[in-house]
Amino acid sequence: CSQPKEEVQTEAEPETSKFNHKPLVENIYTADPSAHVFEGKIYIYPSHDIETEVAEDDMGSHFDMKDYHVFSMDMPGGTVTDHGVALRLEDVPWAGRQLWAPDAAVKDGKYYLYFPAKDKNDIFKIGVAVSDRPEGPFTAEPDPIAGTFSMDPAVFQEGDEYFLLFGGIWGGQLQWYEDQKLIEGRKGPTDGIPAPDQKALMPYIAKLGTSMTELAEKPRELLILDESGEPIKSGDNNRRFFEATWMHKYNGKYYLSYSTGDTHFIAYAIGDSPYGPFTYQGNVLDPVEGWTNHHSIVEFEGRWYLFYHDTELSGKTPLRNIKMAELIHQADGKIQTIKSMN
Ligand code: FUB
Repeated sequence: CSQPKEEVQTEAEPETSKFNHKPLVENIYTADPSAHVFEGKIYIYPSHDIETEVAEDDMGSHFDMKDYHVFSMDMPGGTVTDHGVALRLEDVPWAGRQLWAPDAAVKDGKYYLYFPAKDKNDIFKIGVAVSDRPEGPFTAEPDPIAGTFSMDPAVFQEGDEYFLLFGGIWGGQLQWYEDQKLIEGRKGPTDGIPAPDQKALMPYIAKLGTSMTELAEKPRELLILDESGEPIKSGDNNRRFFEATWMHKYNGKYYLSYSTGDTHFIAYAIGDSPYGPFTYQGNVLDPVEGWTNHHSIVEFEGRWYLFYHDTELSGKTPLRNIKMAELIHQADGKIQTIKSMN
């Protein structure tokens, strides 16, 4: 007599060839993808790149974006849905220009879109807009979040605590601040950048208040150290922070990843607390086509994914397209560096 067959459950492998390193969106240009799992789906909050007459410069004036679209997909490789315009520049009372890289968070059924824009004095601030749905439309608060400065907000959630990370040099204006105060007269991309042998400028973090629309504390610097425990130096362009912070937690450790800007890496550092300090480890992503490199890292059904952008569709730095790829944490906790496919 035949034995009943023993059922073997194998974990479904995502078909990475369906999505790895392919443009996710082709109807508009998109960049700086912040991905989250909300309501069981992957939601992506990118910048919306547009054609512009504004000339390229080291302040990023050519990134002249005017609205945000939100995208979702049921699973990696699934259909990507464009949910249309989620927030417009003209509907943000305090903003003057340049809607740069956003991020989002959910708390108690309300969705919060954090976004940088230059105010009417051309100074970057971080704003927040609220919706009942992950895809928006979002309604902007009348003023930027008090105590914020510079750009590239990213939200890290741990239980019922939410942290806002932010900052970026050159076009991100972080070099114009000392002790979190804007210094009069600083104008260009390098005014205020420390000398090469001095400590580099670092990103900031602050816990969000229960309202999610205010900071609960004064922002603190996120210190990134080298292998000797010394702060990374300003002239260490391959490793120093430039912009695009992201935080994720893996195996009890906090991973701070960021763009090195003019050397075009997504680097990462590991720490034991969201406040750091963090020790530099290596690169998550090698340089991509186009000047900027900006990413997010998210877990979906037990696997980890990197969202990033390049310029495969246009060949032009200000007209980018978002992509994703599987991300592997090795047994020693290091991230396997992802090579750009273009
Ligand atoms: O998209 C505009 C800016 O370019 C972002 O805020 C930076 O991170 C860089 O990707």
